[in-house]
Amino acid sequence: MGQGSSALHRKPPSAANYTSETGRDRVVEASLTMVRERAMLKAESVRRAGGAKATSCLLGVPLGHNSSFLQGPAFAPPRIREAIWCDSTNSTTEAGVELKDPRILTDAGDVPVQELRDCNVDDVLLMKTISDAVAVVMQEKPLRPLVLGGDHSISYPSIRAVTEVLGGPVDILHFDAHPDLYDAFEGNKYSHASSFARIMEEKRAHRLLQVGIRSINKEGRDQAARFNVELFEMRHYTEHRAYLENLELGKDCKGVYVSIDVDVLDPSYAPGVSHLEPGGLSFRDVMNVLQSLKGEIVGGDVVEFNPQRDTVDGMTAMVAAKLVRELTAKMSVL
Ligand SMILES: [Mn+2]
Repeated sequence: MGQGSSALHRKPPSAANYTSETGRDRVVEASLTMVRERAMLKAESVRRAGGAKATSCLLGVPLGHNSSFLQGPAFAPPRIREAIWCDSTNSTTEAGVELKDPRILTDAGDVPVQELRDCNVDDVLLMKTISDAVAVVMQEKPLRPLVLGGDHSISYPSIRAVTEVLGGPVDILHFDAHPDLYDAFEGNKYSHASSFARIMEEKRAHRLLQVGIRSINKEGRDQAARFNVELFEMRHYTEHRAYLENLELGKDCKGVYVSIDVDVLDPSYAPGVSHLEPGGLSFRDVMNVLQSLKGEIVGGDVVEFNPQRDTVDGMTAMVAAKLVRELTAKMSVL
């Protein structure tokens, strides 16, 4: 089977001939209405359960076309949800937080990326629509967005929304094998390899800490220096471990945003990613950094899980789901 050759990825140009400008505007409006109605209902369920200071709210963004190699991450959100609720394990996190409590975990469904693209929505408008969807979730207090990728290009519109709604920059804790700092990749400013260049040039990060980096070329290093990115490279991980397992972030800005690219993990823990990069973190290493983190998490994402590269028993889906579960436990505050 050809990777990424599914009908889900049929390109929009043909639709351009069939969809009017008003049709395009209608699909954008309908997409945001769906997210808004779901978010309102979920916020109501939180209040009826007694309320919370913060409740994580899943928002799927099945987008894979900004990947430079494979497009499979578009298929990830339903696989992650399935694994979150898989009966092979219980519904509590490691610290005993109950995920079936609506004050802890809610779900606003997906941004219908393919329908938008089918109606001639280009990437500028698509990115704006994703941002607007994240903002819509945030407007329904106490919901906080936990975005399910999708490829890493979605972190830019997500962080754009979070910083716009909160009115200032955030500290970003970014787990990844790659810095995603290319000015553009293969001519695409919205590439999954360029999302953090957009975030940094728009000054949306108070601090950007990149953990797990092990695939970085000269442009990546130059861009990291230009934007004052704090690189925590795998080759020096032993020296950085104590610092990273005692992080306190978000105090001098609007909070903490956590972006987890599943390929931060060594491929032996998570083979279902598009870019296999040996020499990564163990699952427990990521947990240790995440679980010890002090700070108010105002948003997050788990991206780049590619079900088309996973093992037949869905091992990486479980890994991505557990990252979501444990991040949820950190985000939600009763
Ligand atoms: Mn990556």
